[in-house]
Amino acid sequence: MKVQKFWDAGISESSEDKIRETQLANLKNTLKHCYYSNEFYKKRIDEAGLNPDKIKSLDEIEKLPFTSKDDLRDNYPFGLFCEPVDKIVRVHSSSGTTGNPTVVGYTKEDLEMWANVLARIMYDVGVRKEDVVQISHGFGLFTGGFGFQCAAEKIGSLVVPVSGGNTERQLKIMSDFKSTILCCTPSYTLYMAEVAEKTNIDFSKLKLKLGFLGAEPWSESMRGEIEGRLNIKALDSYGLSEVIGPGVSCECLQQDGLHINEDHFLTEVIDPETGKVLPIGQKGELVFTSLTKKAFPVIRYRTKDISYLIDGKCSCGKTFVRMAKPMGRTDDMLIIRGVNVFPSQIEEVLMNIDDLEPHYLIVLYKKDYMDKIEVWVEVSEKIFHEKIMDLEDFEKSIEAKLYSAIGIRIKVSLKEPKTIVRSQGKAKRVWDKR
Ligand code: DLL
Repeated sequence: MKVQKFWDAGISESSEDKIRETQLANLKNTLKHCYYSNEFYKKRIDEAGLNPDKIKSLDEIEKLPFTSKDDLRDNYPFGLFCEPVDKIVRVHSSSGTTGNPTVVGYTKEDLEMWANVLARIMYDVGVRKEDVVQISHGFGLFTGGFGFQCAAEKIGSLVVPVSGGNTERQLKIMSDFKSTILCCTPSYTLYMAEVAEKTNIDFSKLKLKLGFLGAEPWSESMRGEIEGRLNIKALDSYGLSEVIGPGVSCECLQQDGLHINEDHFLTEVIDPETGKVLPIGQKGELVFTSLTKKAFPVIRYRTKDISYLIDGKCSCGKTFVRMAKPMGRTDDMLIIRGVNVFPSQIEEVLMNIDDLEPHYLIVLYKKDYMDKIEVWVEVSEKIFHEKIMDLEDFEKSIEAKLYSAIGIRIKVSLKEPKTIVRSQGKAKRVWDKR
């Protein structure tokens, strides 16, 4: 019997020509929609000398300027909406540590599209109506909770919208309700693992099998740690509120890059310094244009996330282009004595060292007017109690490993187990004291 594929799943396995054709048709609609409904976009499109009724190729997008978070803030709260407020049925917002937060709106159709694209991703990797989907992302203005909720409901799974926090209760629910799928941040899964160990919950006896983990950068080594401790397959799931929320891209079971939902999101990778569009395979900043959104379309939105597009077909059969696991954000990139370092690179090194716990904090400070970097990382209980005399040597050996991988001297300070603050949402990896 032919397996019933999810919604318009067909397109995700179409030829490249078919995908580009769909993108072009959708881009034309989006540009017209923006032009005729919003003064900001009308001005931008006019200034670029584009006629939205005469777009002939996808490359023409390059004539348009980028949209930045500042544009969103300048038009706070609803200035970039392209539908009247009475057609908007929901808003979400990103927290924003400085200035106005960014507010994004959805029409009924947008919510339907969002649920469909994320459901398609989930269905493709095996989520079915028999599954119990525990959503441990925050519900509220953050897109994580509601995004997965609507998608899992589309599939018909049993949804457990437990939200973040109260970890012992999370674990009890996971065990009692027999959750099979977990949606949350990778850092929070590790905290769950820790609490489970403390309360004698054995993940190998639970029904949990698959995690959609995202909303923050995490390294391959962190994946190994999570898969081992939770006894699940952990898939990277990426998205941002400005583009839709979770559902922009996700890994398939090959775990070799995140397939971008190309029929809805057009991707470019640019040099963050010059804005030049980079060829496939080159690392740079991801830029997205939404192709089907109505309330809050974005044109060439600069994400600040660093990744690259992966060439070639995936063995899963999907033809949607893949993006590499995001390394981090340009604004989280540390520039230490002229060397660019992402926290995820430090994480990769630490996670490969035995007797370190996956809990660390990068501390930046000034000494004698010089920028200094130090990494605090927890050691295992075993090392802390049994080999306390060797800690200094251990620090030195970690410093050497960091130096050989990253090329700068980073001071390492080993910490007692369970002393670094745990995250129940997006982890804060850097403490900048400068
Ligand atoms: O974090 C949406 C989301 C929710 C994605 C749940 C996945 C799961 P924002 O709060 O707007 O939206 O934050 C978006 O988070 O620009 C990235 O810097 C970062 N981010 C999101 N997913 C990943 C990921 C949600 N898989 C910002 N890897 C983005 C690395 C990620 N960074």
